[in-house]
Amino acid sequence: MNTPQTLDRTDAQALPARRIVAIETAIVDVPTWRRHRLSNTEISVQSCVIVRAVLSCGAEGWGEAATLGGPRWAEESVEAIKANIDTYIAPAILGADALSFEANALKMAKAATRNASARGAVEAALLDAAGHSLGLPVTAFLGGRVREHMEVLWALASGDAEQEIEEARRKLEAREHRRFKIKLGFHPPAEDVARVARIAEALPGCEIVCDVNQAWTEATAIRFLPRLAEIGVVLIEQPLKPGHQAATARMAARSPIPFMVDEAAFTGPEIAANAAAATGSVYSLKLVKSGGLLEMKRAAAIAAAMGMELYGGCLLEGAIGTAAHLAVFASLPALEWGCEHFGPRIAKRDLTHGEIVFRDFQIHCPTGPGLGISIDHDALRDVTRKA
Ligand code: MUC
Ligand code: MG
Repeated sequence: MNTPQTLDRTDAQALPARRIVAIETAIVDVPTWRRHRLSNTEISVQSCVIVRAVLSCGAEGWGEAATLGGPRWAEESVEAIKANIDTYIAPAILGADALSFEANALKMAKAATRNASARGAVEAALLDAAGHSLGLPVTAFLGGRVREHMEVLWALASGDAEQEIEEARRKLEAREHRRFKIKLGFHPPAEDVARVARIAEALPGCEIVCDVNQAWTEATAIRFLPRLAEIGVVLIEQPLKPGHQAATARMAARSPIPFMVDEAAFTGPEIAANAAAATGSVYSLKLVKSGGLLEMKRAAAIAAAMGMELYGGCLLEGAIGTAAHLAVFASLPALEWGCEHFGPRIAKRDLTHGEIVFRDFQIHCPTGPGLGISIDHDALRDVTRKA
């Protein structure tokens, strides 16, 4: 970890128990077990920013800001995230009471507009530290647990149907995953749909979700949605570009398969606008969109109030970022679609000591104080990008 933003000793000692005395950041590059392709980006190394928060009582907490192959899935890159935390977000909350979650979130939002991935990672580290300082799980700050585990989906994204079938069968045999998301949009639509048909035929009884990552037009959707319905696909994610709201609503209205809103809605008002425009009936929750755990809980409430079902989304976070998402997902009154936090399993290194368990097609929420994870400092050192 480097370039810590800190308060000097005398000030720190004079402070009441849980003041924020340091926010440290490091860029990590973690190789993945295989190439992961999306319509607009791909990775073989997952780069994130790891945040460490330190309180005046000595408690520390951890957070993770994910991207996907640079500023492509969204506008943030790890280089920008680190710079914005070090230069703007950390100085805005140093010295503040770590338990003033909402006030700290307001200070961070004022210090950096949008920058949701950066702010979300800092808030996760603060809640983790606060939990450790009080001996409480972060879910205690989020209304408590409603569920101990949830269905977890795996994403197939090499583009080679035979490889994806073999990979899915391994996950099935290991009783880790039985619901699969197929990433589309990097092959011509007809080829993509044929690939989905091949995979669905080879995995009878498995639920198939398709994520197009904005790659289709209305005309393409008109042509290929009926075939995806025939194949038995259960959910279509972000088929059209976020700005094409009317076209998406027309497609959602004629589709027998529900649409899921992903990149089209980051903030509460964007969720409400998409729901009102009927662009989808399921919403994908992500920290890189909400910019905070409390804000993600609010996003869930807004989507649910508008009649949308909820899906626990990810950006291939490792165990630290996954633990932050699970704390919110465990506390939601409803989470109809479970989650897709397979990130810790596609990464070749785990930066924690494996507190997140995948068993019987479920991901089990860690139970310890804070986010319930502990850092493997050797692994962290090995993957930390050298200055
Ligand atoms: C996305 O668009 O949902 C999540 C899983 C995956 O394969 O890609 C990410 C982002
Ligand atoms: Mg998506």
